Amino acid sequence: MTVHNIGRISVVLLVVTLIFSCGQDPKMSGAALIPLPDRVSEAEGAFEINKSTKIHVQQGADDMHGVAGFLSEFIHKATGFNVQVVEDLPEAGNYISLVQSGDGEAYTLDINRDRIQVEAGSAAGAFWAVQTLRQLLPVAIEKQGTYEGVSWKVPAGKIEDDPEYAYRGSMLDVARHFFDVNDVKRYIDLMSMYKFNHLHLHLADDQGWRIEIKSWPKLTEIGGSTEVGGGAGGFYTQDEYKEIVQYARERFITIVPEIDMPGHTNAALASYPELNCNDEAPELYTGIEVGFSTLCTDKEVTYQFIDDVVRELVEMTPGPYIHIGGDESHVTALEDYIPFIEQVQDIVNSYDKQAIGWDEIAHAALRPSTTAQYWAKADNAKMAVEQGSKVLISPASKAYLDMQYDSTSKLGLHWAAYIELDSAYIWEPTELVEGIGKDDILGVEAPLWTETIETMDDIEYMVFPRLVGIAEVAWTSPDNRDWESYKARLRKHTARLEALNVDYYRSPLLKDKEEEK
Ligand code: TNX
Repeated sequence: MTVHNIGRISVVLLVVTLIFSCGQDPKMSGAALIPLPDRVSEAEGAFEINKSTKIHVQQGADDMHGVAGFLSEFIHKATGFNVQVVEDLPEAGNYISLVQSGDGEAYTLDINRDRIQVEAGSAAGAFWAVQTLRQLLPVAIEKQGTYEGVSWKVPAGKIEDDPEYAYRGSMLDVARHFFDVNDVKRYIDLMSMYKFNHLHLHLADDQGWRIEIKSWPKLTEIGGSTEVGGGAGGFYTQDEYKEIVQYARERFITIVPEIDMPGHTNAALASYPELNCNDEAPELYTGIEVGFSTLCTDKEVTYQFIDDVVRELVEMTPGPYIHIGGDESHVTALEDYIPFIEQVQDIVNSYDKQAIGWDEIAHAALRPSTTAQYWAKADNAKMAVEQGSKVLISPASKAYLDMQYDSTSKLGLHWAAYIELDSAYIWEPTELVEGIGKDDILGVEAPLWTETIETMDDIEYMVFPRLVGIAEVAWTSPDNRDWESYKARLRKHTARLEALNVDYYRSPLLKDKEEEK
């Protein structure tokens, strides 16, 4: 072989190698990011996580250490690599660095061949950056176990991101059917992937009281003993509730506990006769009617009861909000309802917490820090805003995760609408009620009521993938939102839901993807 030929072969080999390795690099444009970040710019190459990769955090930044620990564990679970967390920047590169700079939940994620640099205004922002990073990695990152032969590459480029709304939430009704701590933790894990930062727990309703209150033990002993359909119900001990709060906190999710009142209180009324105007405890209730119960609003003991409940809740709830319900109090006269809601807000405020209530509370005088949750009546939302309150946006016809997908859905209700994936995505919080704009809106929340939902699989079927779309409504600026773009990303993204064993609804709108397979 001549020297000339050897040269030629090497050139060919080099070109082949280059093509091969370039072809192997993932591209940012190929990643199906949800919720879509503000700005994404692509670059050549990729960063590859391997057994020597380190995570760097600045010294002393305690909550950043929490995020670093989360990321390290997350990578370990799928890859088997023991990714160390270090405080000195590794000189040789091959690190993921988390740095605090800027404001709030905003973050930038800058990726090149040598390193990944996360800059975030807070540990929460860094945590959201980690969620984005997750979606830039191969789908196998969502599986447990060591995957030989996967190259854990992250496409090079830069992402700059910032949420549209500060409050991005979901609600889980653990009163109609009870869900245990492990179910709630799985819900938290799944929510956090989409940058939700509030979990509202509907802890008491006609069918069940789900939180231990030490000063009123029969609430759980009696009121927690059943659920819709007559099952055994259940409740969280205070220790279990604290465990949920802590688990959520490590994922930058604030728990918002709700005690619905003065209506939706049959479980409490059945536990303590003195809370009833006639001093007689009703039977426990396991049906799904609403609007038949009320606390006795003109008894002193009622307010002592509420004060005790709120005090005990506040002691275990670091977040700023206590949700007081206030919906569908059909058997409470308006002249009783109004002073009741006013007094309950004062109780909440006396413990330095802010009240949230369903939109009906706007009939009462709202305290300055109170938020009204818009679910049904635009007029109520307007009344709240006219009083200077903020609104939390949860329109039943768009954001209620218990609404059926279509008339063939076996689970769910349809009193507000059938909500297919497009309907859950194509809406804009600032366009729902005339006169209510961005500045009036605290954020967006998607509630799951559980009259017809009994198991974690049922939850997953109703929630996914609609919650994924609502994440984008809450996080991504309206200028960047587009159904066709979202649908294409969602189709790819379902592979991740599958890797996580999420029992999601296989909508006909996702079908093209199935056909491509
Ligand atoms: C209305 S939404 C309710 C709930 C039900 C739900 C069922 C709201 C504030 N009240 O009590 O569970 O409809 O979709």
